[in-house]
Amino acid sequence: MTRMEDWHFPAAYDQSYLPDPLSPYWFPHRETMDPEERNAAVLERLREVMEYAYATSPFYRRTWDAVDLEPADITSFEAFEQVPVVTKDEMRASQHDHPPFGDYLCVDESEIHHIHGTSGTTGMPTAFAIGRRDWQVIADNHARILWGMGVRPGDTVFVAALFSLYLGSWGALAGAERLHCRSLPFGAGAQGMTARAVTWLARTRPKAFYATPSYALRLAEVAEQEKIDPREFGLQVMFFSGEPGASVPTVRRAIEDAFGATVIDCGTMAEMTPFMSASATAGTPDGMLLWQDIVWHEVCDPTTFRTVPFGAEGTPVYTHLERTSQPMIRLASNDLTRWVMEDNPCGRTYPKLPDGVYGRIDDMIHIRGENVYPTEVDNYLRSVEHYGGEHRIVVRRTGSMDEMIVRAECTLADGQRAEFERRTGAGLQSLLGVRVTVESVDADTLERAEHKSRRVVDEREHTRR
Ligand code: 8LH
Repeated sequence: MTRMEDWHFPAAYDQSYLPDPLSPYWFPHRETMDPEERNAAVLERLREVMEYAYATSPFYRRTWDAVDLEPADITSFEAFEQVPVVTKDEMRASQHDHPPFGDYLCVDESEIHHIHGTSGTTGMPTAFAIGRRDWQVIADNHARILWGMGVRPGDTVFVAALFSLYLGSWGALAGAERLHCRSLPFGAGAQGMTARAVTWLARTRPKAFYATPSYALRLAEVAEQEKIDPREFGLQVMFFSGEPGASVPTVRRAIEDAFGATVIDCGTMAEMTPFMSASATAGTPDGMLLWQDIVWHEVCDPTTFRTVPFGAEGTPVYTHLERTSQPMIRLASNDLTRWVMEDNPCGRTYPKLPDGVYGRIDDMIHIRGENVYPTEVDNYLRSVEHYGGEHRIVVRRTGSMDEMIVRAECTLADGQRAEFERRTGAGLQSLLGVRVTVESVDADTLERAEHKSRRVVDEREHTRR
């Protein structure tokens, strides 16, 4: 086996390295090598990461001792699939008992360089502690993936996401800085900021842009209100994470049409930073490639947590290969996706999620025996003429029946909407297999997301969190 570029644990990258400017790859060998050879190296690495975690974390030692498992047992991927998954509840419990970072921190507290966290709107927030060396490695990983998207030193990268506890914006920024880009950490979320983003985008004409997909659509609306065509920003690469959208066909098309840029989907979970380890590339812009030498991505049956074959649907389970602070070993995502292994036009030999991540298992609506993904409703509405760009899905119980109401913005005048409602309801019913009542509301009246969208209002108390 030729030596994989800079492949060791703990990881440390040459901070002065930049690839050959003509190469589409940051690490040509690691990215295009025989996947079987890569898997063999990853298996050894998994054992190494587990040995490290076993030695430095009471959390992992406790969990694995309870099932009689030792890192040395991991001699095959079948053995690795039996490692118990880590759940968010377990992390919360560990942080409750060992505040503030839990007993899976694995580095000395003096090593911590950044602290981030969940917003904590639905319970105790989780704290993410990232070590100084890990932050550099994350920056290297993200720079490498940005390179794969076609971003180059000297390009301006506009980051239009919350700079707060949210790791998305900071992770994108760290990668752009390491890539020697001109970083524009614009942020998002403050009063009047979207209109100011329009001005700054028109003035600075960045090459690359990062946000959530919902926010890009909002920005396009605000630009139009300001009488500026978003194509005038001259953006070439728009990369997104945080929620489904960039792989939802009509959402993706709406962003591409509005801005005239290539849309790239990426993102796993904040805990999994370098979260861009699932990402499309300039040469394979659809879906997301799983950069298996940065994070080991499995797609698993959501009850047994064994991997499903390529072609099948399952839930992503993630393992860090390069983190030493709070390394995640088989973190259960609770998301849904499908994976395939095929030849990628960009030449990278990674598996792919052709439809991205469609949503969270706990966001799926169970109604009258059918499972409805909120993204299916979004995808459909964006193909309907006179749709105003925003909606809510309300599920309620009347008597013994569950009913689904889609409150959709409509650009038609009040008196002309009956046909829109009837046609849209019929279309949704034939797509989803459940009866849907569409109620139209005026365009631009439902609140837009500045971060991640929350469009489902489930009024039944028995099935939801
Ligand atoms: C996604 C996607 C995507 C995330 N397609 N669903 O942005 C990446 C990191 C920083 C992030 O958002 O982390 P956070 O806040 O922990 O949320 C993770 C969840 O967000 C993840 O489990 C998914 O449900 C969703 N998500 N990126 C679809 N590209």
